[in-house]
Amino acid sequence: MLLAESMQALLIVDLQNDFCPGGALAVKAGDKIIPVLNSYIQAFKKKNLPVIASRDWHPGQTSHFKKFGGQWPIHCLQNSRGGEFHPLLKLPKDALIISKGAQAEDESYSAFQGKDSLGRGFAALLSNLNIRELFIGGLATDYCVKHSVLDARKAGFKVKLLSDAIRGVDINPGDSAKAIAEMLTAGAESIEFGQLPELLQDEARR
Ligand code: VGL
Repeated sequence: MLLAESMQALLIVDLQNDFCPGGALAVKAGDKIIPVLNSYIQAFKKKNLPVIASRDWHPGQTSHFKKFGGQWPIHCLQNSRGGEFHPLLKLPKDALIISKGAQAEDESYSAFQGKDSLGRGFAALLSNLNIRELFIGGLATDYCVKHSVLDARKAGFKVKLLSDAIRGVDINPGDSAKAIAEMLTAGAESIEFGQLPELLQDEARR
């Protein structure tokens, strides 16, 4: 019997206008990782491996926002320009979109708290696609990237952290470095784009 091999997938976290320079909750130089992410996207597409993009997708009134008792300025509103993916990010047409923070009480820093357009949970989707390993990059290192990576490890996924395709908020100096250390302690492996060819599965071997 031929057993289907488990799959690798790329997860791009929250590469949205509001998290990039000029946005409502801009990460310093957040847009600088876009060309690198585009290279990762191309490499995954070439191997026919899934590309997933998560997005913060908030309603106007949510306890996530300062105005309603939370920590953050209003950002990534559903169907707003700030909530759109950055125009330079070349997401493939068949990219899987995961929306999170869509309910008034949702904090949802992690993609694992998100759902696709049909309301299917992220973990269930990964399991349907037989995905066991996630390559994770995006924004922000010390919030949504960190929580997505830690949840992925908790759920038993192998995780490669894309060290050249993440940027942090660093509200307190050193937050990003601390987040990276936490992710590595949890079992994520840090990689750079140059290592990708030796790490990606060949289509013929799946
Ligand atoms: C994020 C702060 C607030 C993130 C989201 O995407 O990392 N950070 N909401």
